[in-house]
Amino acid sequence: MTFATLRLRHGLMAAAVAVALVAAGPAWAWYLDPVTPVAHEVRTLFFKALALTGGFFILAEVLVLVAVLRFRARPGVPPATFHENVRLEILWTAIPAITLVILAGPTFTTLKYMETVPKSDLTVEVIGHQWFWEYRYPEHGVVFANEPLVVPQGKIIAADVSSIDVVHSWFVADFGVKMDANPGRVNHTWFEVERTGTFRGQCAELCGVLHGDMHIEVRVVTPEEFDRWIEQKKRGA
Ligand SMILES: [Cu+2]
Repeated sequence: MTFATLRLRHGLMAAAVAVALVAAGPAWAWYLDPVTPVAHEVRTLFFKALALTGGFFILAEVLVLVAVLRFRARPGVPPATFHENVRLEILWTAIPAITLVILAGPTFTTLKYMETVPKSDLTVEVIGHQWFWEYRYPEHGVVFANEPLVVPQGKIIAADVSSIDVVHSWFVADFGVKMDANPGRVNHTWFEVERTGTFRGQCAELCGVLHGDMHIEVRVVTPEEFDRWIEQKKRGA
């Protein structure tokens, strides 16, 4: 293979990756349209992190460019060979370190907020199986699998997440929820969805050959619709 065809091949591959990233739009829908208080918090934290650290990225890239362009060897000019500047190194270690300490504040606040399940209106049990999701409504005696989870809008839902076999992860990006489903242990999370609609997620822990089939669908309906739906389910419909 010649160098030119290799280059073409790499170019095509890069283009394919770029197209795939754009096509993966729904994967970052949470960031355009978060639907729970937690998802809003997560997005705000993301922006804070970006604002605090973005400058360092730009500064570092500019410095690299300046160094490459200014100090390289040119015909008749030897490359610069200076190195080390203790004061500069202390400075550019200390400032980012302080920034991370500052960022730790909102990060721990958000984590605490995600982890503290408020007094809930409804409890659902989410159980991972190889390779499908089972849902239980213990207050209503309703159990089913391989169907969308249905929850009322504007209510606080406590989700108890576990697994009967291997580690799975219940991940619904629009909710800001990604909770590991471990066998022999119950993890607690919560969400309060602001609007009705259908939200999709995916098992986010490689759990075997059909991992990719472990889709999640959550239907958020009005509380009245939910009451009707759960009554129907109780009757075994
Ligand atoms: Cu899984």
